[in-house]
Amino acid sequence: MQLFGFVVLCGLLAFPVLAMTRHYDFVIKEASYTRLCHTKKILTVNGQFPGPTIEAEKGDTILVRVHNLAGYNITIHWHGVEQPRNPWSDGPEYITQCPIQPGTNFTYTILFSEEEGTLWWHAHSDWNRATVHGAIIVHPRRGTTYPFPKPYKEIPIILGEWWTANVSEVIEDALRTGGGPKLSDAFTINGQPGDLYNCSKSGTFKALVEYGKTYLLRVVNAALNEELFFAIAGHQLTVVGTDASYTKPFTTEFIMITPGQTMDLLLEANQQSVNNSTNNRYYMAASAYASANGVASDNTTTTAIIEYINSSTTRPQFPSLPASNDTDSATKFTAKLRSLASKDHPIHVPQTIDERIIITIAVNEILCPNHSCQGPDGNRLAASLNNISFVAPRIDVLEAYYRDIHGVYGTGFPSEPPFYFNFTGDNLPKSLLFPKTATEVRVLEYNTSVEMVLQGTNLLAGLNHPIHLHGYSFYVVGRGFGNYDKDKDPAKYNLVDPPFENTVTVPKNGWAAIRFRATNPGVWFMHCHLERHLSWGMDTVFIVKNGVGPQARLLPPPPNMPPC
Ligand SMILES: *[C@@H]1O[C@H](CO)[C@@H](O)[C@H](O)[C@H]1NC(C)=O
Ligand SMILES: *[C@@H]1O[C@H](CO)[C@@H](O)[C@H](O)[C@H]1NC(C)=O
Ligand SMILES: *[C@@H]1O[C@H](CO)[C@@H](O)[C@H](O)[C@H]1NC(C)=O
Ligand SMILES: *[C@@H]1O[C@H](CO)[C@@H](O)[C@H](O)[C@H]1NC(C)=O
Ligand SMILES: *[C@@H]1O[C@H](CO)[C@@H](O)[C@H](O)[C@H]1NC(C)=O
Ligand SMILES: *[C@@H]1O[C@H](CO)[C@@H](O)[C@H](O)[C@H]1NC(C)=O
Ligand SMILES: *[C@@H]1O[C@H](CO)[C@@H](O)[C@H](O)[C@H]1NC(C)=O
Ligand SMILES: *[C@@H]1O[C@H](CO)[C@@H](O)[C@H](O)[C@H]1NC(C)=O
Ligand SMILES: *[C@@H]1O[C@H](CO)[C@@H](O)[C@H](O)[C@H]1NC(C)=O
Ligand SMILES: *[C@@H]1O[C@H](CO)[C@@H](O)[C@H](O)[C@H]1NC(C)=O
Ligand SMILES: *[C@@H]1O[C@H](CO)[C@@H](O)[C@H](O)[C@H]1NC(C)=O
Ligand SMILES: *[C@@H]1O[C@H](CO)[C@@H](O)[C@H](O)[C@H]1NC(C)=O
Ligand SMILES: [Cu+2]
Repeated sequence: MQLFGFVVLCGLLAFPVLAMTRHYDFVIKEASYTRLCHTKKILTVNGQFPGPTIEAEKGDTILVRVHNLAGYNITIHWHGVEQPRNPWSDGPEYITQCPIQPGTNFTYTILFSEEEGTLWWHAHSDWNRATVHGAIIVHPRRGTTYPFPKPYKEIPIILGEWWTANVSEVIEDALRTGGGPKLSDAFTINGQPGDLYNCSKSGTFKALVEYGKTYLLRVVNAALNEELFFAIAGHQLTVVGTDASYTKPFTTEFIMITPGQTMDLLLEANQQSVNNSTNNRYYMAASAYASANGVASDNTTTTAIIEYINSSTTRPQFPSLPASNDTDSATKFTAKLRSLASKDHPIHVPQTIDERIIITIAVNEILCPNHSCQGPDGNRLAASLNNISFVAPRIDVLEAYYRDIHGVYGTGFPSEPPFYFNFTGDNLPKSLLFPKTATEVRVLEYNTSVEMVLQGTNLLAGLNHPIHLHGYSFYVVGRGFGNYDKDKDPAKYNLVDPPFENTVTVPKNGWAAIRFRATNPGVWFMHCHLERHLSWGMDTVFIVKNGVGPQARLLPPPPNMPPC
């Protein structure tokens, strides 16, 4: 990692805490990697897959110069970093910036504020994020510590998804034919598929642990299209954080983690039997939680190894993972997440609401001439929010907003579904399947207290959708199956210690209610973090207007924004 950090002395002597500014150089380039007996060129940062880890302390500023030496347009998103007043460095292409074109560079300014724990960065253009991603670790500010005993060591665990084919072609083919994208060939742990795949045994990721010590696993789901179950044989996991926010600790045999989410897990290395060497190696494994009925998914399992130091190398034990259709296990796990909500880590759940927004989430079809496409009914697969399939504009929404350029987007994203029906019903009429296509955003006044209900539908397929909002974390105050009931469901909300997340898992044929206060002015993308759904239009944009006073206004754009 090329890291040249320097300290900016910005406090008075009375303040022992110093904010750091660190610099990283990201060179985007192609590199050859061999996985599953097959060598191919992939897009990387600095030739590394996964890419370099960014380390910060709470409240730091990090500058990342991205120099694009590859043949692809690229942008980078700092997933879960709120970037107060600074959407200019948020990254999604044609939403907050034009892409960094081949041969050019752009320096992102990452402003950390309240985040503490694990986040990640990834490309936000095309499907390049399959290989262009890495962890972000936000340590407690100097002089403070974790709300649990300091772990002996920290181990980033990045879950990924690998195609033998060129991922750009996988999505281009899908969009051209209208059919579903080719399934991935493997999942990966820290870039490696693991022992269960051909030609992968020698590269399997291995973590050496010492008996009696506690490790902090920083788990990121960087897979494109699959939610994952993850477990370690012979060991319980203690969940202590998600999306860079601490949770009330609870122990579990497995986790379910969606693309976009992170989880911090304590692993106590308490299973070594020095007298029985067959007991000293344990697999960690991940496989899909494929929530949709009858929709094919990658059904393979990735593994890595936890090995006690000085043990012999015998065959590891295998953990038990829930079955890929086990919605019950996935739901029960997710329901256990609660904010720590302690004196040192207080929470601020909006108790009164200024603006209620209800958004339906749907997988759709778009008619094809003569039914000549490869999606269902000879049509084209699509996806929508409130029946609008989002179309990316030619120049970015932020630029158009800031410079008042008309004709780039409309402000008509509706606050509720245009049509009420049994959203989660079976055998819904085909006439509902076809969304509008448009570039519509939703404008919010500064400091609005927002409640958003995300309602899954069973239109083409009911499945879990991990919905990610840029620029904000939010409280997940409620969740349920079936249709949201505005009269009965709010009574069951958790307004005391709801989890604080940036990616919410909306249950299959169910709903989730989130709350946040719109205090971050800017242009913020919201989309499903299943990449195929993002590509099909399951996206919208929130524009949060400036408030009164300089602290409530957008920062000015940096001088070197990439042009379209
Ligand atoms: C992957 O596919 C894209 C789109 O067809 C192409 O531009 C690129 O060169 C391919 N990359 C490799 C390494 O073949
Ligand atoms: C980075 O881009 C700027 C233009 O935005 C250019 O002046 C500069 O030379 C580039 N730096 C490098 C190292 O290519
Ligand atoms: C491994 O290779 C063999 C022989 O080519 C093939 O039959 C098998 O399906 C492959 N296994 C996996 C997991 O890809
Ligand atoms: C291993 O075996 C020795 C001798 O039988 C015994 O003294 C020791 O307590 C055992 N250790 C463990 C961890 O079981
Ligand atoms: C050693 O551990 C293995 C796996 O747990 C177990 O099957 C076996 O019975 C143990 N052997 C002894 C001698 O305790
Ligand atoms: C996994 O999926 C492949 C097709 O993608 C199928 O051929 C295979 O039978 C499936 N395996 C299991 C165990 O379901
Ligand atoms: C591992 O073995 C080496 C050499 O025998 C010894 O020095 C070291 O202390 C052992 N480490 C642990 C954690 O047992
Ligand atoms: C999951 O799939 C298995 C067969 O693969 C089936 O027996 C079981 O009923 C399914 N469970 C659910 C909840 O659909
Ligand atoms: C659709 O089919 C009709 C009749 O076969 C044909 O005349 C027409 O050109 C086709 N249209 C398209 C867009 O392929
Ligand atoms: C909606 O559809 C579900 C599933 O078919 C059904 O159980 C439920 O009764 C329906 N609700 C209404 C209000 O019709
Ligand atoms: C979506 O809008 C289209 C076009 O107005 C309409 O035909 C369709 O029924 C609508 N679907 C839903 C679910 O509202
Ligand atoms: C790269 O971005 C530029 C600027 O938006 C655009 O004109 C060009 O078509 C893009 N290239 C590709 C291959 O998408
Ligand atoms: Cu989705």
